[in-house]
Amino acid sequence: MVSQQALFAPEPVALLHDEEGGIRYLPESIPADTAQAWFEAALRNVGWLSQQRMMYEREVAVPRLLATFAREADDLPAPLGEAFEAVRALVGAPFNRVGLNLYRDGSDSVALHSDKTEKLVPAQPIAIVSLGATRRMSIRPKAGAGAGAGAGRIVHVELEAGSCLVMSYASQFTHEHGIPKLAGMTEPRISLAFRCFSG
Ligand SMILES: O=C(O)CCC(=O)C(=O)O
Repeated sequence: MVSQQALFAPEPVALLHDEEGGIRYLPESIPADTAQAWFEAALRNVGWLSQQRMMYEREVAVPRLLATFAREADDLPAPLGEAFEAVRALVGAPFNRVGLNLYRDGSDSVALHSDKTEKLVPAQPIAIVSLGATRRMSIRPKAGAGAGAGAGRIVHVELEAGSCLVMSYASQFTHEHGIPKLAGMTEPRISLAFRCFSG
């Protein structure tokens, strides 16, 4: 018998097509109570770092807090062990690294960028799980990038708690993604960005 939940499970949304699965938004991939428990545990257990970067010859703080862990790390804090297994099973990729972002409020952000591919395993996707407050992601074609369905358009997607955004390795060469600042947002959001590192 099909459960009520399965009947009403929201459908994945294809935001971009390419030969490696493009960019897909999978709403409600993690049950709401689990997503909330992961959010609280990550907020509490992760050693969040504030990083500096150079901008116009001045050191400025990166506008969000960061952390990164290898799957095999001895000091993997909860809920990352459970999250690795769940997202590996959900997406079917051998993720071995997770980068965490904590957006404390709407003045935290990440500028449009594509992920550095030098250390990634080619053809393996990147999966971003959202926890806490909903924030908008913008996805923009790179100048001069080849055609594909959706080429030329900026796409915005509201990343809700429990969702998983899956981006192909190939899309890092054609598109940029970012989380713009959001006036009036006072609630925090955490993203878990799972990647497959080589070596
Ligand atoms: O927080 C997000 O959803 C995006 C994170 C991101 O772009 C990154 O970690 O490279």
